[in-house]
Amino acid sequence: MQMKNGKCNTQNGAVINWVNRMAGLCCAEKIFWCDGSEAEKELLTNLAVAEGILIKLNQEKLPGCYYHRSHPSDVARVEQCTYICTDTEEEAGPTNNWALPKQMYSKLHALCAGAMAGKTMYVVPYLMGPLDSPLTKVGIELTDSLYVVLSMRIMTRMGQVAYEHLGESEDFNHGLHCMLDLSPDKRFIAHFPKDNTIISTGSNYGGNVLLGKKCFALRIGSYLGRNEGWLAEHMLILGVESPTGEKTFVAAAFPSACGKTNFAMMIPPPHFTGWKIWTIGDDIAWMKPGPDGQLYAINPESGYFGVAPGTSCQTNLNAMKTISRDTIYTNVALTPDLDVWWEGKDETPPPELIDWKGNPWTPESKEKAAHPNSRFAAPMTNNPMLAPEVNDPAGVPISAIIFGGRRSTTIPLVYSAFNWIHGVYVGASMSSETTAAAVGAVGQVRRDPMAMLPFCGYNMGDYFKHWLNLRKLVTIPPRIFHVNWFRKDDDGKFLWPGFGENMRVLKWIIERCRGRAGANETPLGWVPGPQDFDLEGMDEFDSERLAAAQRMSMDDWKREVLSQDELFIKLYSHLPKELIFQRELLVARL
Ligand code: GTP
Ligand code: SPV
Ligand code: MN
Repeated sequence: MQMKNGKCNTQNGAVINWVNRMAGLCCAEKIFWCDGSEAEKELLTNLAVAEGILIKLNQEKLPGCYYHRSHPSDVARVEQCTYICTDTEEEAGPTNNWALPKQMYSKLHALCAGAMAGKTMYVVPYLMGPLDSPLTKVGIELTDSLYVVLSMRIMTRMGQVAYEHLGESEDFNHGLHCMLDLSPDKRFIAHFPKDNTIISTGSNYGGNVLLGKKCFALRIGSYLGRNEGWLAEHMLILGVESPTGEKTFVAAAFPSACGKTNFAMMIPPPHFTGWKIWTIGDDIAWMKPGPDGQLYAINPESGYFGVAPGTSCQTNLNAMKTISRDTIYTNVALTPDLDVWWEGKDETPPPELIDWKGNPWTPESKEKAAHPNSRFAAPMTNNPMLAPEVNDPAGVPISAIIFGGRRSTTIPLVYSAFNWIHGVYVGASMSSETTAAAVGAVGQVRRDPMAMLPFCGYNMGDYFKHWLNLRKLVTIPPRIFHVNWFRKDDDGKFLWPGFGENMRVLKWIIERCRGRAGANETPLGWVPGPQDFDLEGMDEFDSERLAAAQRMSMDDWKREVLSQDELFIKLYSHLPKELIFQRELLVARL
């Protein structure tokens, strides 16, 4: 296959020097400077198919779609191998793994030395954020993985636009990714915030290697945001349009695999005629106070790297339409005619499949056909409900921030914080059951402040302080809410139907923001009374079920407040006093 080689497509001296230095370190045989063009996409896709990295799917059913299987030991983020490298351990804080930059550089440079001998180093320039936005930042990822190049092309604004935005500046994120032999003992995801640098080794899976996403947009981003006066958050952004055409923008932080993509692409139930949900982003928000005192948000990404299992025409029709073309699927199951399948796609599984490991599978098989963290990478432009504001350089003004976790007990369906400081406490004390998005046990309750536990690039106590401080610039603050779609009844069934029905909760939230909905005061915050909550058109869910979903048990809550202690004590030396007082106030109210 003919491959354009070595034609450098930027004049930026800092970029050229760094690329040459890294290519030298890795002993890359070739350097391929990506330009983001359609011709390049075709060339590299064909190469990936020829090399067995991608399988071409059934083009009649899934035009432009390809399939990738990752190494079976490399299927999710690895928090235990993720490092924040700062001069002192205190800067990284007790919730991050820490290493001295010098030591980590020497360890990883040794691992990367010669790692691309006989291979091609791809230079992937990309933008995080819309063209011409003051919030937008440039990253360059050097990688030996074609899967990464083709995925970054979907997930970011990749190619020549990044060099145009960068100009002569040296202000870009330096990302180096070496797959090595994918053995877990060589797996490191190391961040050097001061140098705006990331080195990732030993993996070829999503969040570990698509460096624009969790590494740059969240870990390095949160560090830059603290210094520059903005927030990098693990949040979806959506616009709610009412039947009168009024638009309200909302951001929501739910931990990994806890419903952001689904909420961001939600279709309101039939009874909500005239209501529309527009998607701005499904995973990451960069938010900055605007001159008018409102908080403005952009989605730095341009694609969705979403959880496949559970995605269906019933739960998320917009996602199903979005992933019907130009999508890279990872670790789902294959049908004999090269269509894709996963648990929850439809009621009855096909009689035979090839599972995510490449083995024959039948409905009698004990193991799952698709990996629970199997994913799709699809361009956002495929989304039928993509918000027209998505490319607005100014971002959208946020009226509500929603925090939410996956909790089968204790936490009610929805409540509203009393004010900003209380809302920051609600976010800081958030918790969730662990999911397959990260390697480790699933279903264990842990504190996951603002859904940022694995993604905060500095001391979490200082991060809370930053949230509190921003209130001075955000004179028209968003209202803060907490939701839980995942509470279960005594039979272990979800109390709340979720998905599109979440529109009912969202409606109360935006009507609260606009001062139009009623609420009752409780020790936790404001909650909707039955008269404030739209239950019309729900067959089985009545005000009794609503009361069960909203129930606050004092015993459960005493336990809950005690279990918050663990994190707060861990962070104590950097924990803002405001949060300690908020906790005291909650205890007093309980
Ligand atoms: P990341 O991409 O890992 O950050 O995840 P996410 O927060 O975008 O999660 P996503 O929307 O992909 O949902 C994860 C899983 O939760 C999927 O299997 C969904 O089907 C399921 N889910 C999403 N929303 C709901 C809901 O309202 N109720 C219930 N019961 N399940 C939901
Ligand atoms: C998450 O785990 O929160 C994700 C998927 O969004 S990954 O990009 O792998 O981090
Ligand atoms: Mn995520």
